[in-house]
Amino acid sequence: MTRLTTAPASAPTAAALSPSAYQDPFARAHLPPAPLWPDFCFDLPELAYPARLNCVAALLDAQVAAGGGDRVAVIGEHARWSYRQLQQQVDRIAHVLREDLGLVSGNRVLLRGANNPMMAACILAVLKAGCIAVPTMPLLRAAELGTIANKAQVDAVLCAASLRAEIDAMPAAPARVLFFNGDADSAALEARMARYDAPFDAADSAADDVCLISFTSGTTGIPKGTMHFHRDVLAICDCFPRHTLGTGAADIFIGTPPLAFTFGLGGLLLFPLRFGAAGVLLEKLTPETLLAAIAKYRATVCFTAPTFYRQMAPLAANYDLSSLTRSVSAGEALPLATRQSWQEATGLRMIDGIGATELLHIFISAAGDAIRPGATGKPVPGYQACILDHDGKPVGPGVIGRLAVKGPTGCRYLADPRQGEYVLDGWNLTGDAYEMDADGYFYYRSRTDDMIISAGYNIAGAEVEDVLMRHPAVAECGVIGRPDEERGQVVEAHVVLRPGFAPDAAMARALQDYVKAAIAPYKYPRAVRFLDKLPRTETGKLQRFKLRASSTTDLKTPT
Ligand code: 3UK
Repeated sequence: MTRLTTAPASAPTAAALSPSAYQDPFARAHLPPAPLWPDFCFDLPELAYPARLNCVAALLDAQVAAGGGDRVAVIGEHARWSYRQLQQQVDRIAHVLREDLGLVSGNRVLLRGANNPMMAACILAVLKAGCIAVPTMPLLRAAELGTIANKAQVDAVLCAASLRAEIDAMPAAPARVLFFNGDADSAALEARMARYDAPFDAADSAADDVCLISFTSGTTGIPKGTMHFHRDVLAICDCFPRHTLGTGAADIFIGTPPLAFTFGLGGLLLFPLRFGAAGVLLEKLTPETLLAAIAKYRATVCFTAPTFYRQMAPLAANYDLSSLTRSVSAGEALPLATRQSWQEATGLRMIDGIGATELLHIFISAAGDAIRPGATGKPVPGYQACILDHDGKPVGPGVIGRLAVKGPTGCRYLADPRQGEYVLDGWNLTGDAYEMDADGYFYYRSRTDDMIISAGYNIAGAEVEDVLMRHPAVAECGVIGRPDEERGQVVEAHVVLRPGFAPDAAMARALQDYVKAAIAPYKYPRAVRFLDKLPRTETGKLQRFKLRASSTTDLKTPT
């Protein structure tokens, strides 16, 4: 294990790194100071990467060189590219970046597009050209894109034509902008690609040169840019999918998370490529169309968020899902009721996994017989985890505390003072309250700052949600602590009812009684609000701050 914190505070971060191969030193110059780095561990033999490494050469060129050029790499609604075809597209785009746009290694390229093969090729091309990808979520607006472009000092933009408006409206948009999947005008990427036939030799890059700046979907403040190295991209492939999921060349990955979210980038593109498998990249999926696509493409592995599984479960019987052998849930806590309904509907035991943008992908999970319902799982091989108390001391089984993780990947915020909040004594603190059992299984309780404290009791909203979700009238729910003069906070449930159930006082009372009968009565929601739909991010996460901020027109029943 390498402790990078041993460098004196004044030493440049680069002291712990190998020499950069980049011409543009921006990324190296904006890494956090060495004392604020997490520890990195490379205990597994498969995590020993060479000092010079371009991850796309390892993911794509290596597959073609090994004779896998004719295998299917990516599948979209209108395209099915083999590894060789994907390599050709990537090489053409890399030529355009370096020769047409005049970019040099280490420059940043903002990427914007829904999930489709061209978007995938653009991301890979940026990395192969030795530039740094800054993927952005399709729903972001001009102002947010401007903030990101400014923070990452973006040099060029590759954008899907359908998402052009917000780029045009962006404050101080970079001069170099090309559009893909649109009309053949002067700014069309494809027209320029057509001029290049020659292979593109992957740019020389250090294994610890930054290749990706992924912005967190932060709920408050300026989004944080997390910086990841070429070796990090391979490390996530060599941990969760290799050890927990068990991935082979015959696998066909499918799912909803955007490629701009590292959950999707790993699960739908990097993981399949690492194993010579295929990734299905589809835009605007709904529970129905995802089920239909699993059947159509004979997908074997599905990646999506818990709420999607909850919505798919009752519809699953209408589709041929016989190809599917693994389903992965991440992004937020998996309610037991969702695990059960999905298993009843499909026979599949859900692989829950917690990941984070700061750590790039999943670091605690369990599959097959190792699954313990209610627990997220154990540290994925390559990672270590423990629970820390307020003072940063490890606590034993049965005590709720702060989840702390380390492994081959970890938090490096781009020029951000919040680095010091995420890293403590070499551990990455994800901001989650977790508990461990005597067998080393990790149980999610809440976000650290979402723990509800009511009349002196600690109440985890997720536990109350778990119970409510079992009630036949409840489609979805979110439980928060709401300020209360007498109790500090009271438990408040925001509930979306299934069709045919009335949002009235009798229903609120029925739900309260249901909770009281299932878990300790002090946890029951003293306030119940009915909504048509819950506020969620583009990544499927419940926006609790919106529930907290929402109006006070409650349907409150007497306590
Ligand atoms: C929460 C979970 C309980 C948790 C992500 C897989 O979600 C991802 O990254 P984000 O940066 O959010 C991280 C936070 O989300 N969370 C994620 N998964 C779970 N909570 N159970 C889970 N299974 O609060 C965590 O700190 O958006 C997930 C892969 C890559 C990712 N970036």
